Amino acid sequence: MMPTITAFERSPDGGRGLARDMQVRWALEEVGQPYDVRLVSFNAMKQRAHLAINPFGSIPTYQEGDLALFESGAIVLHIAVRHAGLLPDDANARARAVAWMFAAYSTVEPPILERATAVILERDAPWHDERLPLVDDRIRKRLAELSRHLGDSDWLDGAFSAGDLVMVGVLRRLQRSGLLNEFPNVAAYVAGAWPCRAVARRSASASGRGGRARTGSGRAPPPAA
Ligand code: GTB
Repeated sequence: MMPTITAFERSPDGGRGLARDMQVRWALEEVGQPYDVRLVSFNAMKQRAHLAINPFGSIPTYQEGDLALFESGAIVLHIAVRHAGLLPDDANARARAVAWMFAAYSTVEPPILERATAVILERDAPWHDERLPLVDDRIRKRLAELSRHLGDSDWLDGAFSAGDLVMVGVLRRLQRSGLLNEFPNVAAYVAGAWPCRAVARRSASASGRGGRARTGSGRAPPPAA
């Protein structure tokens, strides 16, 4: 059965693909699973029908037959468990790939989210100019740790996995901050993974020159980075 995911009807990022439906779209593209996208308004997300799927009234959600899921990490993991291509076969390597998914969302992302809040919602606060450098330093600490771990490797742990997919999804939010470029190997890691590898691969084989591809449903192409 073809899954249906939800995404913003009008994304505040103006089409840069920074909302978390992108991790889910990317996972589906990587494994070659066609899907439908249902676009929802901010108002619709708070209505009973959507809250029945996601009690927190947000996107993304994932519906497939009797299964309704929320939380992008859980959805990506579900896709990765069901399909080949996003988790290694070796049990230990598989466990480590899942650890990287958790690391992305619970260790690396928190200061990145703080920065987004500071820049978008707290720009006029009297303490904004003092706070931003403190938040940036917390991000730099995580990027330095990631940089040390990555070294010259293409991916976090051997082959590309769901751990890389979620990590790159998290790091992409820093692309306009200038912080990523302070860590060239981390910037190269993100650039090597995005635009979505599967879409790039498919475009390259279709046109020979890497033109734009459409998503599984053909309804909502992945926004440009
Ligand atoms: N932990 C949940 C998950 O991973 O699925 C978090 C879900 C979440 O925060 N969803 C956001 C949402 O629906 C969209 S992704 N917000 C609306 C609401 O709660 O009412 C976060 C996001 C939003 C906007 C941008 N942007 O404009 O750049 C980037 C990321």
